[in-house]
Amino acid sequence: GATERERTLAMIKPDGLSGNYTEKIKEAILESGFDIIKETVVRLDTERASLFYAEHSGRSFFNSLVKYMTSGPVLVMVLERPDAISKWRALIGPTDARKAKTSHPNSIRAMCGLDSEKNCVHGSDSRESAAREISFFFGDPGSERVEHDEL
Ligand code: DGI
Repeated sequence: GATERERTLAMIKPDGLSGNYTEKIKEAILESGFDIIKETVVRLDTERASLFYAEHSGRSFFNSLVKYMTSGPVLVMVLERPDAISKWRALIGPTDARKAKTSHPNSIRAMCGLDSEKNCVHGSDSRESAAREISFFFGDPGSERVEHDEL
């Protein structure tokens, strides 16, 4: 039902971390009723970034996207609340941060994004991608290793 808690993967991309937006983004997350269940800072290499965005491998912007995603560390988090996937997508705003600034001025991408590539944050877009992306960074939820990452 509507009160069932759900988990999603959130990421602060390299420009968000280097631009010191982390605290503001975390404030917005907590004010919006999410719990931060897990978090870790990682540096993606070309192979890992390409794997994360594999569904875009045929796109003209793919190489540029991978270069951006490997340009510095990222902060990945597992967020939890009822309807977490769509609520987090709504909070970050549209993919193109320029559009976010005009049509969704209170969104996170309006606050810290630049354009349709350097858009500061990521959010899973479905239950399937949330499950895939959470295990991509945190491993099998049943595994012992994950226990050590629990906050
Ligand atoms: O789920 P989103 O991040 O909102 O958007 P998406 O899944 O369509 O695209 C994934 C990422 O790929 C997006 O965050 C930034 C990049 N991207 C998407 N569309 C474009 C793009 N990069 C460029 N340069 N141009 C695009 O049109």
